[in-house]
Amino acid sequence: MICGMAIRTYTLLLTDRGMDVHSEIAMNPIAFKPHDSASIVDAVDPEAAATRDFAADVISGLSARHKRLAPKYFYDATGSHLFEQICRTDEYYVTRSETILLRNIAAEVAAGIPNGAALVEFGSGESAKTRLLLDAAPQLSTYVPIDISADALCEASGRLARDYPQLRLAPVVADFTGHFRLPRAADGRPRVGFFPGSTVGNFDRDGAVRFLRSVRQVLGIHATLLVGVDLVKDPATLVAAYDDSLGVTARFNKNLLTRINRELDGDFEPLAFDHLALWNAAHNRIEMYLVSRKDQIVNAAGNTFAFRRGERLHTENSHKFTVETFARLAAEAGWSANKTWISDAPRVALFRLEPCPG
Ligand code: AVI
Repeated sequence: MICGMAIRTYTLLLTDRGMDVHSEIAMNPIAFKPHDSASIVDAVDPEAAATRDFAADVISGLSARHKRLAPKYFYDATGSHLFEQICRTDEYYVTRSETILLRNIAAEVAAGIPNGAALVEFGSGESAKTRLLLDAAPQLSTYVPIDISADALCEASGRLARDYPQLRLAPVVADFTGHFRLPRAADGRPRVGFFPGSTVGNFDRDGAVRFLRSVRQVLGIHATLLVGVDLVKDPATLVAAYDDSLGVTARFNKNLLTRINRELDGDFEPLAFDHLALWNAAHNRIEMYLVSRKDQIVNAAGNTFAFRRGERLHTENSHKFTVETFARLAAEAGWSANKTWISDAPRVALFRLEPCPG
């Protein structure tokens, strides 16, 4: 029990038989007694497993011909805090436009939510936008926030428990891009998935299709899914949103290097890299990079990496869609768009998806 409520962690365990066993463990690892002793190391210390994954990704990403790291590594405590600051910059319109849109359409969205439904949010963070739905749809019986950060879940769940005493809360600590099951609190209830913030744009196309397919599986066939999507717009607005004048996004990007230094015994000099945000028109995406200011050798995770002056480390893609391109992508994952709401400029969209029949 943490924060007065059971929060569950879902971990992928590798057994001595080389099989992936998907297991659900209590947050208090001492209470968990796996039958299979070879699983104990990961089972009792999910943090150590996460650090090992991070090290493996840093080693393979920095050894590649085109150096890259996955954007999920931005979000340590400092990175999450910097992301909240990005959302408040003048240039980063995504959060503001989506919040205004949600506020305007909340009653209409709520009208499509069945009685007693469970709201399942993927990557819930502070659950800030969720409150707009919870306020508009008192018929929701259950809220399942899923987030990789136990701290963020604890804080958000504590506040929600106070403000929505009728709502059943069933928080889940999990990487929402991985495999997990819904908690029992969602059993037998109509499910409404919620994935705001245009995070779907941070996957590559195949990754987005895979993710939406797995959401369809997790939610079941009588579900709806509300997805926030950023729309293609003029490149100047887009680039400014990812290269704000206060330099918050630059700090967010460079924090990745500070995180490697701290967690993987690295010796990156963040000041020896520049932040770069580019619009790639061919792929309809913003690309973020860290660009080496000089020839340099860097150590991290027990390995040595050479950077040439001007060499780029690719840290994020943020895809932008049209209503048609996103509907096509959703259809590939087995969802059909039954309603689309669009904000005022700078425009973002909220899609309501339903499983395609069959
Ligand atoms: C979380 N995600 C939707 C943000 C985006 O717009 O792609 C992450 C971000 N990166 C830089 N600014 C914001």
